[in-house]
Amino acid sequence: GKRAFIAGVADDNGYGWAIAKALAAAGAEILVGTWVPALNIFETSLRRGKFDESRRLPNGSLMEIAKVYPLDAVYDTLEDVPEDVKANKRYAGASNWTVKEVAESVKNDYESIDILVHSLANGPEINVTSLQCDACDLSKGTDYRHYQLPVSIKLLNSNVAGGATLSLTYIASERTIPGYGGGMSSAKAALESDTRVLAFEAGRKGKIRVNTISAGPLGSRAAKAIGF
Ligand code: ZID
Repeated sequence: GKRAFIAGVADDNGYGWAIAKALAAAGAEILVGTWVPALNIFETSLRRGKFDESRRLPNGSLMEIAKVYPLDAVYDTLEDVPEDVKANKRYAGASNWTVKEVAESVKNDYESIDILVHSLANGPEINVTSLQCDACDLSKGTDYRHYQLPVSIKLLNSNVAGGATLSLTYIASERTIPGYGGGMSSAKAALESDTRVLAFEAGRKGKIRVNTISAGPLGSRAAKAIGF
């Protein structure tokens, strides 16, 4: 069977969870990357059976998650992590959660993966409308853009050969969608551009497919955080 790593699963409401289920139903082994501050509650909820209902697959069995990796895709390596984040109780309790370290951990644990899904969205701190953003703080948009794709590339380099990667995009990349500002529309434009270039490069180098899906609306945590 195939092995899939899905980055961006911290509850059972988002695309990451739904994609994990679809892959599990198709027989894949499931690994997930969970945002560090959300790790505890996600693992506790899993353990206590809070997701059992939504873990159910079409054949009646429950989706198994082989391993949950803490991940903060903002940081490539430990050297990139500011002291206050390192010292933060929620981060200090976990280890090896930068992009490079997660890629290494996955490689150590499983040698390789076949499918990489990038289902990361805005953290709770990014909650700006275009208007607010024009008036003040474009840097938040820049932060957002920063972690749209690097995680994919790193995990891909070290782990996938002849595999497939998938991310989620939105039509606001090419048309103005009121409220989808703060760097989010530009992040999606960059994601789509990177997808095209990576599809070419990775396809030639390793027969790796690189795709992004323009998703329909889903009442996820991220969508609610930006008022969608
Ligand atoms: P989600 O909150 O379930 O997933 C995002 C995950 O990212 C969460 O688990 C976070 O904990 C995690 N995360 C945040 N920051 C970090 C970090 N630094 N490191 C690691 N993990 C982190 O939301 P989702 O399922 O909506 O988002 C998944 C992807 O789908 C994102 O790329 C979205 O942009 C994309 N997407 C979602 C929607 C939607 O409706 N939910 C749409 C299009 C694309 C969309 O907005 N009409 C109107 C709106 C839309 C479509 C059509």
